[in-house]
Amino acid sequence: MEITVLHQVMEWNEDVSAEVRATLREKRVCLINVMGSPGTGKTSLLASLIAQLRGEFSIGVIEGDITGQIDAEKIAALQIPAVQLNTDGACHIEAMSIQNILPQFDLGNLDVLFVENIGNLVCPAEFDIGENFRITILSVPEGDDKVKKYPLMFTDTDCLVLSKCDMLPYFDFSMKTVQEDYRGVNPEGPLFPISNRTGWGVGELADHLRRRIRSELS
Ligand SMILES: Nc1nc2c(ncn2[C@@H]2O[C@H](COP(=O)(O)OP(=O)(O)OP(=O)(O)O)[C@@H](O)[C@H]2O)c(=O)[nH]1
Ligand SMILES: [Mg+2]
Repeated sequence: MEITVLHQVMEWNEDVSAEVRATLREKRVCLINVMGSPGTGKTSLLASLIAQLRGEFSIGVIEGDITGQIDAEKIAALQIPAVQLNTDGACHIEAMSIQNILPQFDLGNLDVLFVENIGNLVCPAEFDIGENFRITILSVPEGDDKVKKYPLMFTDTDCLVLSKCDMLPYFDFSMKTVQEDYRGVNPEGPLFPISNRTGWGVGELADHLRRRIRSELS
């Protein structure tokens, strides 16, 4: 299968997030920025959510990685339009790259465009890519101190997903600590504990996103 790979141009520094937002608003496409550490479960979560949401919404995915096209291939294998963005070293995606990639999608026939940001708990939170809302993922094996250590990623998000909860028996991980720390930096933000492996909790998260997407598209 042929995957389109585009590269991020680093001389770009103009913030075009408002233009991306306006284009997608006009086309009635909801852009969701998915962020979290390398290996936290971003691609796995997208696969879980695609299974839950594809019956109602037409979905596309932009896969951000430093290099390679492994994740775009995984999404394309689900018969979902996927474009790979390689940043060639940069630790985040910029709005200009999203603007550049949009013509690759049939926006008139799309409802939801997920962007899997570069695996990184710091930089992606600093860049508005024109998204309607953000999902941050933290996984159990990363440790329960991450909200305190990397607060911006948890402050500037609309929703926290705690993934790999099937691993809770094997790690000294306090759900209460994460809940309290998250509440401290993001009092209104919902938290969804899930497992991509067992599917536990994914239905509740999908219900929340379904409502949010409908309201963004209305
Ligand atoms: N046990 C368990 N493993 C999971 C879960 N979600 C993802 N994984 C595993 O975690 C590993 C990384 O998952 P990915 O979905 O590739 O993570 P990612 O955040 O997309 O990784 P990058 O794109 O490299 O940053 C894979 O081996 C997944 O099978 C989960 O809920 N439970
Ligand atoms: Mg991935």
